[in-house]
Amino acid sequence: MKLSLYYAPTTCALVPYVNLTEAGADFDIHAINMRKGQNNSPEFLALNPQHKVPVLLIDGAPLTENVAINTWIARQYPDARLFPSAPMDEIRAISLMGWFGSGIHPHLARINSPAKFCDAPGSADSVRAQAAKALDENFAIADKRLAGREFFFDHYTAPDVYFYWCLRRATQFELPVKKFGHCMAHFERMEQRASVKNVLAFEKATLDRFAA
Ligand SMILES: N[C@@H](CCC(=O)N[C@@H](CS)C(=O)NCC(=O)O)C(=O)O
Repeated sequence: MKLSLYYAPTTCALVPYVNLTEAGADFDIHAINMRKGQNNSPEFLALNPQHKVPVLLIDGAPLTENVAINTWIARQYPDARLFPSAPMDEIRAISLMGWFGSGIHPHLARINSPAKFCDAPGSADSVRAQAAKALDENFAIADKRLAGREFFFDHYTAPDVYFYWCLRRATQFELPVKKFGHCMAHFERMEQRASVKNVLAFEKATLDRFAA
């Protein structure tokens, strides 16, 4: 089986990159330069007309959306235990990814590009403030979920890196997340994983290549 991941630095394509690595999958990477609009090229739009990464090509067939891609990876590589073993916990892991994808990620997008959500002059600060408030509420909920635990389940599973990516973006946007001690401990634990160190090194090399 041939796997190709369409990825862009700093984006949520980090999530399947890490899970494919955790699974020991053989895959290649197509790094997209979003600043140059490569996600709007005819070649990329043929794979994903929604002009978004990640896209996972499985034997040439594109699969989009983090929830689906990471569910596919977890089911394709069961030995990697990227889902918890109890069937209902597997559903809960998918539920967590749905929360991160639809309940947290869109607020991060508002912080990053407020004008895409409201283009009224002078509205950017208000869009960002509303998004920051929603993020605060969501991170507080996650903080309670992570109290006294290393990961969302009893070992590392696919949603852990999705949450890591959300918190990483919040940190990069300088949101006040340090107060969420359990989230921050999870974040630091994630950064100790070889798969995460590997993607961060790849991200840096890609950003350097794009800047050259
Ligand atoms: N719901 C999608 C969201 C993907 C997404 O928003 N990707 C962003 C990067 S984090 C993107 O490619 N944005 C480019 C654009 O919208 O043009 C998923 O979970 O995969």
